[in-house]
Amino acid sequence: MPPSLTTLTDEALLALDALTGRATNLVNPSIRLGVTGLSRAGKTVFISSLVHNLLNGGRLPLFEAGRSGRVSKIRLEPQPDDAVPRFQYEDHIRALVADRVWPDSTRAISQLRLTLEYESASGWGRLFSPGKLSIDIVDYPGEWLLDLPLLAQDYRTFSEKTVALASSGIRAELARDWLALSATVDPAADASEATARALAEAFTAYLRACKSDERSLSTLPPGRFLMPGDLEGSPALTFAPLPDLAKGNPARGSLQAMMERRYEAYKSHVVRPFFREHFARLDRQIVLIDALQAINRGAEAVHDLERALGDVLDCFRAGSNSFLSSFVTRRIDRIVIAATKADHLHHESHPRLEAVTRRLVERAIERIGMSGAGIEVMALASVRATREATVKHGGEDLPVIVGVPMAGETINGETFDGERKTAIFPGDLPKNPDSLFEALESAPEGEHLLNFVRFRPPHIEETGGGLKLSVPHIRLDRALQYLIGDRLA
Ligand SMILES: Nc1nc2c(ncn2[C@@H]2O[C@H](COP(=O)(O)OP(=O)(O)OP(=O)(O)O)[C@@H](O)[C@H]2O)c(=O)[nH]1
Ligand SMILES: [Mg+2]
Repeated sequence: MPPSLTTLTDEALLALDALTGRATNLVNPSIRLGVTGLSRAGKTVFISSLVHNLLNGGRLPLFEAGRSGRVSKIRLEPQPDDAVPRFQYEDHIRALVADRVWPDSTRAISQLRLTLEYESASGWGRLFSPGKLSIDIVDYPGEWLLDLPLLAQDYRTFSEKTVALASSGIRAELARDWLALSATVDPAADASEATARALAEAFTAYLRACKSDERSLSTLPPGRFLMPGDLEGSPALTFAPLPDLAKGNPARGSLQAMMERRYEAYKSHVVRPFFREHFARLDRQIVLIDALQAINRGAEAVHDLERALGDVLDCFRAGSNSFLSSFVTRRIDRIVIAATKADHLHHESHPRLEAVTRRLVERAIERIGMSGAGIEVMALASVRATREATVKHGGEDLPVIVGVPMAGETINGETFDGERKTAIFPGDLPKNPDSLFEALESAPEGEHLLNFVRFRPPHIEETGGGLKLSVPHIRLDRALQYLIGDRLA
């Protein structure tokens, strides 16, 4: 008997999907661009600015097809997936350009299709090329990304890893209440909804504390605990890792059995569909990294960022037969790894920011067998909120950045109102990125390497006709050229 659809494996479903995808691709060529990044890395801002610059003739000199005038038309089109909400591009741009506020944290997945009509560069290409390329871009809450590594972990492994991490360094203190509560429960005791809930709540509080601005830690799975979407309160979210699990299978009806079942439900109902419907179908990836925030919080946050990125990049590992890798690595042939928010530093410091970023991901890239080929590392700003200047200080020229700090931001005890412009000497990154990974025992609490404040989105000038110019950026065009330039050749 042929297998019914419901018994088809994930792999088979993906293969089917790839086949139909390929067929429609002949008629209407498209690229699925994954904008990947942990929460607050800058995904939503990146997509908004990229689309705005493309639609409004922004300054994109390194985007070859655009510069040479081969792109004749760019427009938004209805997206291919009817069941996915549309990326609210117009709302995000209105907030950024008219109100000069940043978009909120993303709470659900969304999608946008951008279609370019172009003329191929070569005469040969013009003859055969359809001259049309659609780019499908997906946005989602960054927290969800950290769920991917869970697909390869059973409940026992998840519990061991999570508890070990929670007992180390700065986390031990943040996890104290949750771990103390965990120590009072017996995994072999009868399952109880009240206990499961109390543990899930204490565990979530621990994750939230790790994520807080003062800590800025990155390794925080499961992602829906912090960003539940429509799953809030469901059993699939009412579980927690348990310490010191006895060997062997849990007894039926025990707390451990209940936790295990819910963890598996979380994987199959939440993580797997997200992975299958979004991740496994990507052609190109840009991984955005907020390295500056972690650097400013110190070595522990930097290590944690490295770990989280490593866990995520491992999901692209080539060559192994795991469900995770088999379909992803076959298709993704180009990855841009970009440190975002580079407008917080003077451009003289950008090479160092790139060096730190390379250092953050180099081990993971080696592990997944992609070192050398197909990976581009850069520092960019999707939206440039600052300008550069120099000020004389003690006979020396100091490179500074000028911008409007957001209301409530403070520097040296001075609080800003969100209206006033100020010049800031941001400081510099060390020559050797390794030093950022070494705990500076002597650094006093609260002392930061960089002068780092959040700036308001920039004021965008109007041209004569009352038309707003496009959003200023740093190296958005370089990223764009690397990601899709070859498809417009
Ligand atoms: N100065 C500056 N700030 C930026 C830039 N990109 C992002 N930011 C800041 O980073 C914050 C987060 O950006 P988002 O695009 O919302 O991040 P995200 O990755 O979509 O985050 P989640 O939706 O929570 O996963 C913004 O609110 C801005 O404060 C940039 O290019 N320049
Ligand atoms: Mg977002």
